[in-house]
Amino acid sequence: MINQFLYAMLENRIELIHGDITKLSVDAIVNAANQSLLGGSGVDGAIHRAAGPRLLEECRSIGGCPTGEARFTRGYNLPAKFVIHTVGPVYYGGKHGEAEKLASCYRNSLEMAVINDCKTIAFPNISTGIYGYPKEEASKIAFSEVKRFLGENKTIDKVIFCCFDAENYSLYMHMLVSSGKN
Ligand code: AR6
Repeated sequence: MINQFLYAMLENRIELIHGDITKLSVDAIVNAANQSLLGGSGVDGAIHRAAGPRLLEECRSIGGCPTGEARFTRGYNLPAKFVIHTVGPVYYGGKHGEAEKLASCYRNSLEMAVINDCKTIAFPNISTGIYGYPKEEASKIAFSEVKRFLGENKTIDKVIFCCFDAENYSLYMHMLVSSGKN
């Protein structure tokens, strides 16, 4: 982990980390997957590499996942107990329901965490790599969905935004700091 920042609002239940999500010892990490759930590059590739081949086996048995929804598996060789696989939207300019689909990735992943009794959950910046979602817009959607969910649901102890790239980390940092001032 390179940097860490605790958001003082919502009882310190939001944390920002600059680092690799596959290294986090949390109940569940979220994977930015594709509809096949059979692996890929980016964070998806990193998660499958670190979890080992049994993750792919379990994913194969699920049979895919539509955009905006989420599926649950074990974490195998990962330090995280479970993986929540969600499929973010490919960004086609913003007029194709991308924002709503990205928001539902966060909502459905959090619902999945609650159903499976996960108290700590880490998100990557879904869709902001290969799927091309503009990082600042995506960060606002992620933050507002997580904030709303934590406000309504008290069973989750901590949500970590795990930013791999410095640009996302800096965007989230500014967003959290300025939101804390309001
Ligand atoms: N830990 C945390 N975040 C990471 C890591 C990591 N180890 N590696 C990359 N990121 P992407 P997408 C960040 O491309 O845009 C796959 O092939 C990265 O900096 O992984 O949703 C899937 O199979 C970026 O900000 O996912 C799909 O086909 C963020 O993760 C497609 O890519 C998301 O980038 C999904 O594209």
